[in-house]
Amino acid sequence: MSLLIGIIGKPNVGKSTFFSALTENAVEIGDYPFTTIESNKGVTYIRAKCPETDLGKKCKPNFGKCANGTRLVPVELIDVAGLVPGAHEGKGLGNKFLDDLRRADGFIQVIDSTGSLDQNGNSVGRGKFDPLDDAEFVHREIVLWLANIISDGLIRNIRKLESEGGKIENIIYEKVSGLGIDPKDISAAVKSAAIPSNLKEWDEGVSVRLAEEIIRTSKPGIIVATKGDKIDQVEASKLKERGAQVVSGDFELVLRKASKAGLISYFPGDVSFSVIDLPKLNQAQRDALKRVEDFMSHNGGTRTQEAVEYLVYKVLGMIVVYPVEDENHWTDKNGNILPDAILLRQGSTAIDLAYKVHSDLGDRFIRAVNGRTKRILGRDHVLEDGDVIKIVAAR
Ligand SMILES: Nc1nc2c(ncn2[C@@H]2O[C@H](COP(=O)(O)OP(=O)(O)OP(=O)(O)O)[C@@H](O)[C@H]2O)c(=O)[nH]1
Ligand SMILES: [Mg+2]
Repeated sequence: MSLLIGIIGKPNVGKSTFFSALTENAVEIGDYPFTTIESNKGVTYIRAKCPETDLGKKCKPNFGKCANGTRLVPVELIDVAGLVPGAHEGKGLGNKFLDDLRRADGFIQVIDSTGSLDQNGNSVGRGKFDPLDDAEFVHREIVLWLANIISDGLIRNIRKLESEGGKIENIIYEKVSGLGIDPKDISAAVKSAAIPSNLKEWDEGVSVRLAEEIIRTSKPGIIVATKGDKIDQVEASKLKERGAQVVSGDFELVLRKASKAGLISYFPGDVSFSVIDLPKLNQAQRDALKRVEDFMSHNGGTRTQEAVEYLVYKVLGMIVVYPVEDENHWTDKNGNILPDAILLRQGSTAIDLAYKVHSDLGDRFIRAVNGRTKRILGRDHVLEDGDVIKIVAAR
């Protein structure tokens, strides 16, 4: 299972445009709230330095691509319907659709840089809203969604638990199973959320505190201010100072389409692009690309690609590791060079990698070998970003 990132935010802010640019999936985009009803799922690729450059031979990825030593590692994205205040009570489309995000490892919360939309996503005129205002209520709706999952049937369970003398962690863990949360994180959240010692005193507030804690530690997120092409540099600097990533999903979409059509040469994340065949472009296309170019030059690219990479590498703290079957040639058993690139949490060990590749490989783990140094690694050896690792397993 690869990493899954949920794209959330109020209606009409530009979630689907951002999603479509990154996944190159054609989805419905519209200048009105609730364009998206059913979730969109797709795959995007984040950049990593490929060990092929150390090997001096071209790799052959099973998934994704590699260009000039830059490996593209797949990450799943899911784009859901817009959230409005009170969604947990059924406002707007409610929050049932958030269940599609149960397995998400992190969130990208999209906000509208221009501050033109009210909380329901209706256009009310430029600058009428502080763009970061939605960040608070959207976060709160996510917390309340999780709090509901925790509270559901909890009191009954607590009575049962008390009579059996069990542990609260276990009940919570059961409730949130399928949310991809590490049991260690649940124990930590239970400790820091100040759970009453007398469980009969459990109320909604306790579930909310616990949900806050779980989201903070297990499903962290970033704020992406899109439509960055519509604001000036002073406004952009202010949003950046307040912690948002300023991007233009729309311009990234233009670049991806133009690149696919063979009109420009552009590698996602580049700070610029080049036109392949100028005479082939009509005036409208030239004007559009000129606007994109101007924006990119002062924003350092559209920064759409970087936003995802920032979440994955900096906030979720992931590293990329390359499992191989032949530690000398860095191939699988069919001779494919560096076939897989796997995202792991920082601090992951050789045994974690084995289980990630295949649960069977984890169960039969004997030792690992570092493909660079040929050193033998035990199960608890902590892996590093860019490691090439062979797992030796019992037959
Ligand atoms: N200029 C500009 N317009 C954008 C950008 N991103 C989205 N838009 C426009 O904003 C409107 C809403 O975009 P969507 O991507 O459908 O927004 P959404 O958040 O998915 O909306 P819902 O599904 O209704 O919640 C559309 O008219 C888009 O063309 C951007 O980066 N720049
Ligand atoms: Mg949408």
